[in-house]
Amino acid sequence: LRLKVVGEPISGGQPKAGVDHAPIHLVNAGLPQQLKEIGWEVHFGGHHQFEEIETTNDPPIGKLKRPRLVSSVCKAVADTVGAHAKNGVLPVTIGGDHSLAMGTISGTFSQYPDACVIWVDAHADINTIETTESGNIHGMPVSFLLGIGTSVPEFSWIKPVLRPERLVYIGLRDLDIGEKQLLKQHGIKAFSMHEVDKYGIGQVVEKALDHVNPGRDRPIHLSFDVDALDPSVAPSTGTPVRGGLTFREGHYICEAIWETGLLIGLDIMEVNPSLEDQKSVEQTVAVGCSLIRSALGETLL
Ligand code: DIR
Ligand code: MN
Ligand code: MN
Ligand code: MN
Repeated sequence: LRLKVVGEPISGGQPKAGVDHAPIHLVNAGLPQQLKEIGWEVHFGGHHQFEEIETTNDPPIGKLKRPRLVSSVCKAVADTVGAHAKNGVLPVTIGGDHSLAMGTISGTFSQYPDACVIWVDAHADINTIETTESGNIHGMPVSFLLGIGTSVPEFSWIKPVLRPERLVYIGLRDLDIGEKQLLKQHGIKAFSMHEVDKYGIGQVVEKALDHVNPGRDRPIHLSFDVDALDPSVAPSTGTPVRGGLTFREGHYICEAIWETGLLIGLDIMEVNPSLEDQKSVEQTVAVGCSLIRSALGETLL
């Protein structure tokens, strides 16, 4: 049982400063030690350092903001995560904003091409260069991984590794019009908060796995945006949306995926320790740590 905690201090995929400080906060809160206590051999190689690309050298491409910075960081992340996967080490990536998933999923799929993705989020993060309203790339990583929308040369290193039927969402409740169309057009399965209310989280996870992983034999990459949780549970995040997952629903998803024995990649994204008061920050950082522990085998009994 070996894992590598990868701290990715990047905020260029969205406009609010501070999300780049999350990895330091989770590590300082004791995450590596907590994972050792549940039996893991933990390697923490420090926080990833990136080449800075000045804003003046990185003008928008179409609406896309900070495209060269985000692309170069994600490419480095893909190499790092891919190397860990290749060495049989489970990559646990702490963001940073969710644009990073272009890197983490490219990395794990380089080693596990038949894997599936469970994307837990209030948002679908599937905007293309055509549909994005904000131009924030953290709202777009899924489209790059699927290879939909007009391709952007700066991101041409991203292979369309993800097939629509190998992706499932849980927790959605804030989609742009264009995103709703894309989900329909590509037949992508999603369990919004409506389905969580209707079926309960146990059934939702079961149905989600039945969709992407009917034989329970495909590797699973779990990409968890903490804004999937209700803002009362995870207040310190850049784009909170009311009506989200409870503390237990969020942890249940992680526990149930661990129980499959198929987890090969884990992302915890969008904790922003610069938002809200000190108590909210501590609460959100602690939730980030406990979601990771639940996804890595911590049990209640
Ligand atoms: C919105 C918000 N759909 C966008 N996305 C967010 O900017 O594309 N993703 N907040 O996490
Ligand atoms: Mn800080
Ligand atoms: Mn989100
Ligand atoms: Mn997200």
